[in-house]
Amino acid sequence: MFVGIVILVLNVLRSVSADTWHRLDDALYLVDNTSRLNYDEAHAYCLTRGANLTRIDSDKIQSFLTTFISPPLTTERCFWIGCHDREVEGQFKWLDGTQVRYDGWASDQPDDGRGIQDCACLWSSQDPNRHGRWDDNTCGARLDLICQKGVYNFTLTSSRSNPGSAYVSCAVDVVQGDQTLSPNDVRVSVVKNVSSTTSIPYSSTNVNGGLRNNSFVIDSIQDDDKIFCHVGKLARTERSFSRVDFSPINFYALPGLTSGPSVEDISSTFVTVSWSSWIPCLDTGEGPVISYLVYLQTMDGEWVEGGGIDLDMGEGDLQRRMEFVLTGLEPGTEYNISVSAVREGVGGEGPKGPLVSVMTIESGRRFGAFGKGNLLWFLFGVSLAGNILLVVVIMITCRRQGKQQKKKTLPNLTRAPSGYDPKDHQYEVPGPLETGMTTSMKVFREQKAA
Ligand SMILES: [Ca+2]
Ligand SMILES: [Ca+2]
Repeated sequence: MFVGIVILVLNVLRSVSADTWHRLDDALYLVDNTSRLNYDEAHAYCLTRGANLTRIDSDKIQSFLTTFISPPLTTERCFWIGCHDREVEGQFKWLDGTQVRYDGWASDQPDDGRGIQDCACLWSSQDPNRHGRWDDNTCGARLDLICQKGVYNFTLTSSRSNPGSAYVSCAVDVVQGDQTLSPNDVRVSVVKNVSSTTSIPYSSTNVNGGLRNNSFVIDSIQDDDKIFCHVGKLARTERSFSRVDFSPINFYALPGLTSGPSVEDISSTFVTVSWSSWIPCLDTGEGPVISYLVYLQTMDGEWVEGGGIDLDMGEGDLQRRMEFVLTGLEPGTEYNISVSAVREGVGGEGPKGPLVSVMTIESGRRFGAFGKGNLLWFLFGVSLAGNILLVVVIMITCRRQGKQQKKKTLPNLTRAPSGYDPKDHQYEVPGPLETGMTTSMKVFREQKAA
């Protein structure tokens, strides 16, 4: 009998030697009966090994784990697993927050014994009703534990993108024991909501540095969609150890113009509009803006793209005025016109900016063919020519009046006294200068006259 017990003990100890991981399907398990930890310590113990206290989702896993704690010792042992009802009494959850659906409980459990049992463990017991079944226990009890982690190490990358699409890639060690991953083994799926999960075909694949690396383009992605990578057929989404979730995609904010276009010119069939280019800080969203699209809408119609401008320069192009001519319009028709800014990348068009309303000129009107803008230029030209003519007339008139004034005043020049010496300060104070004369001219004339 004593020998038998020793053999049993050796069996158990051999089967749960430290840091020996056992594989079942897409997961690895570590059964530890030497550490003797409370629930939180056991949880931390698994986390430091890149794992978690185990989920048990199926009879297959429960049976598999039971083989490592069999045959039972005469003294019962219970192994912490990853479910508890610490948040809401009676509602057991796995440590990743998902609901416990599989029922692995012993027949009289969970019983919340003495009102303080919130943490679950798996029995190794000589009681066949308990062996390989769960019990809720006191979380502070020092027990054995079972860790679990996924087989695959995932390396995820994702890039910023415009809203609506995502570009991600997922890499996994191409060799896993005796398994070599094919391109179709590394997959990305999107959870649209709890009940709808879609697997995305890879857009490119390669093996580099021992990793199978697949890239994916995901269309129609929304802010609250969850993207994850897994190996093989679509994993059950609650099996968090067998997949890895991408961080939420950091979408660019699309550029928006805060002011609308202004009308520069109107005819019966075209309208010229201009607007201030998209400017970071002043306008909304993120650049670089690579083009603008101009839209027009009749009063009872839909918005139609009227054309656009592609830029050579990006967001550094500050304070520039954009101009666009919308052609082929109906005469005498009212239109709304709006402009949107487009940033680089697929789906980069921002919302339409504020609109401006215009009415094209009715054909047959006096300046219909001439164009209101051209008429304005014509009037401006006429006005400019008139002003120039007026200036010329004024100059000629002034010059004539100046000549008559000179003729009239020349005989009245003051004659200097005889024996005039320019150095003699007793000479007569000179009169005021005439128009167009300098002091030296006046002195010369006075000397000549003397
Ligand atoms: Ca409880
Ligand atoms: Ca219990």
